[in-house]
Amino acid sequence: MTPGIIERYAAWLPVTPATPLVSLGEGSTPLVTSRRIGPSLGLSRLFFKYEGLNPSGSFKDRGMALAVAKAIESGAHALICASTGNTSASASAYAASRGLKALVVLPSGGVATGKLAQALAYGALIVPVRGNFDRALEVVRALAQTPGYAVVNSINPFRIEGQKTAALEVFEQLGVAPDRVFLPVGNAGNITAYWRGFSELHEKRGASLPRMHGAQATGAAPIVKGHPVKRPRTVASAIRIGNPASWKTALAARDQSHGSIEAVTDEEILSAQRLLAREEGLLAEPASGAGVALLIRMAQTGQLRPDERIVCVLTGQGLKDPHALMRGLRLPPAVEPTEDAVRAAIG
Ligand code: AN7
Repeated sequence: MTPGIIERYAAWLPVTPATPLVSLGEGSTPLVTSRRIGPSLGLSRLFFKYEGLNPSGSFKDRGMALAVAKAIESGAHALICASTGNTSASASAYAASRGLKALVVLPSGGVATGKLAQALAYGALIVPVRGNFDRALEVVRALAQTPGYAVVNSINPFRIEGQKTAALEVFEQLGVAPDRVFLPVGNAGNITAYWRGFSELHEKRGASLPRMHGAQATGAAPIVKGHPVKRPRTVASAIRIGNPASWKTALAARDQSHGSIEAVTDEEILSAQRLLAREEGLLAEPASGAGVALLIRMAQTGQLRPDERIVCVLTGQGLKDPHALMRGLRLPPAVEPTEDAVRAAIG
């Protein structure tokens, strides 16, 4: 059986003999060498950490495995979360695997189709609210004290602990720490977790520290602007968040690593998403395109050295949001099933 992150990284995690080895086989995701985007930008060591290949299709599964294990250890019988989609899909999957209830509070109309379908299929109880993610998270915080409930948003410290294993894995795969890491920033748990992972590698293994570069969407860029955004807007629904829970630790990651958190436009996001698919064969969701968009901009403005080891985290699977994927694409009309008709269609 493929060991999950709790088994593989027990020595790095707050686990006890009583912690169940909750796993759907998360982690062990590929680090793919860029064959076209990197070289076209003059970068010889660009890699994509393809986190969309986790069991529920996003990076959330790492932290969820540990959060659910600790929830079970503490006697909880229900998981609750607010989500722009991926956290709810992940929580629902792990709840199903352990016979727990999953309650997911979602921004109505704000979650990509594939993620909704996942939560429904895994058997979660879905409560759409007429408000954005930030309001949904406020509601979940208010419900947090209900006996038997475990909140599995990244305000749960075990989510961050489990998530930091992505940094440990990148270190194993590269043999060294990268020089820079690019990733999208929504609620800011992931950038917090990568920075913790690399910082622990620095302390315990003498690894060097990467610069952390976070990308927010222009219409949902509270950290870049320095104040919460009341009505966050972006095509990348996963990161449509106006008041990130891990704001302070994201700033610490940025500043301690001498990195940056910057805004990219929806056009840059979709263009990067398409480029990943067409030039690399990697399908990622729009939010994941944000990190790549920032990388492209920094390369084009001469801010990166050609031989730097750069890791771009592709946080979610592209199939989750078929609507975004199909933007600007067109399925050709059907033709007769004959050689002539197909030749004519090929042109
Ligand atoms: C694909 O599912 O917040 O900065 O509720 O799904 O750690 O929040 C998802 C976030 C990036 C941002 N990429 O990560 C949720 C949720 C994808 C995501 C992010 C999310 P954080």
